[in-house]
Amino acid sequence: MDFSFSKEHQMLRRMVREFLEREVKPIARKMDEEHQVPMEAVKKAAELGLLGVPFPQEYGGMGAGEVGYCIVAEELGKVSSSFATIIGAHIGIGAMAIYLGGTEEQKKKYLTPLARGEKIAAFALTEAGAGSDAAAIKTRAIRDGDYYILNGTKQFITNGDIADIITVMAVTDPALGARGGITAFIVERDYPGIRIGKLEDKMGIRGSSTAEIIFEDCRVPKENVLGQFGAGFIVFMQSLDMGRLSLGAACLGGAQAALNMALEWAAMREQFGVPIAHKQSIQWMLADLATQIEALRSLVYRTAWLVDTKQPFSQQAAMCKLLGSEVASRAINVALQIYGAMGYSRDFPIELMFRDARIAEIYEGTNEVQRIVIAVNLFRKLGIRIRP
Ligand code: COS
Repeated sequence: MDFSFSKEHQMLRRMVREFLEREVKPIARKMDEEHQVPMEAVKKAAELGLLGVPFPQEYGGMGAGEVGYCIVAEELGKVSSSFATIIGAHIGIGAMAIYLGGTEEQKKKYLTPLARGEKIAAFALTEAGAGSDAAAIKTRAIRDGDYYILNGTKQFITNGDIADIITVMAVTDPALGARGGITAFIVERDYPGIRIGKLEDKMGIRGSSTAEIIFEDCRVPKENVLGQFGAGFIVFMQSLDMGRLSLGAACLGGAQAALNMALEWAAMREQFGVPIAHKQSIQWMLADLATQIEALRSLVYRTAWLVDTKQPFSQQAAMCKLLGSEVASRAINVALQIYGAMGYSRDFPIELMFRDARIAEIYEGTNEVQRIVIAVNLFRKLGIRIRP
């Protein structure tokens, strides 16, 4: 067993940390207040190769594998959940669907510009009636000669209004459902019949955009069926497995940042004549947090290793997302408590982190869905099939 990071991975961590300190940290509050995607910073991240970290170099990526991508996600999570969300939706699920399910030709045509950061990706699954129950989507794709005609409305799509390429899940045979009746498509933003609807006004991650995408007789060439016809549900679930792991890594970063801030504050803030770090009530909060963060770190990087060594990881990815989002929320809440009224003030970053963290328990599959995925895998090992 070797728990050390390679020299290349350590260099990658230093590089992304410097980039985030320089380009993202100073604008984190502004992104939140102005409710704007920081396109300039996204462009600079692309120039450093940060929009294609896990993908092979032959498709324009950095070739740093899943361990490399989790390192980047962790650093992103320390500095800005909004920025982590933009990059996570682009790499972790949007472009990832093409990497996992796409043909060689599709990877060359679409994954390469995405990995180079010349184009931005979004992942369109959610609809008004299909959130946790992903197979309940209603968006239809009907064949018309060399095209499929898409009709339907996708909701809560991260990067929805800034994406150039959208991976979309649609019903091609309602009778078959998740097993053969759903197909994934690669849709270019400028195909006719696409309209951006409502932009969500959110509690947190306000520096990322969340949009409604409306398909009205949108014509998609038949070559843009992502992978195999009828296998869209599987491709999307596999992409979500990957996304849940990197989201867990981003949560690890957020939790670690909160712990670091709480430690510094506890060492500095004096009450009753001593720094509050001397109080056992504070020490125990910090000790519990550090323990949970350490467990999360092991889970995240071991799961990334499972991916890089091509072993099954779906159950562990769900655990990363579940534990990660809960540890991050707890860590930020504890940090806020230790900061007291200062933590509640907009003068300090903790209130922003607090608002940003909540979504991680909801998006990319609610934590209830993660528990379902874990339970299904547990019983599957006993040969028992349980229904979600
Ligand atoms: N990898 C590969 N195959 C998978 C898979 C995965 N991660 N998850 C499911 N499948 C396969 C199943 O094996 C099954 O095929 P078989 O019958 O041949 O074995 C098929 O897909 C249908 O699976 P299942 O019956 O489990 O589908 P359900 O409709 O019951 O849904 C959950 C299962 C709840 C896990 C799924 O709908 C889900 O993940 N929902 C959350 C969606 C989500 O994350 N939404 C957030 C918005 S997108 S950012």
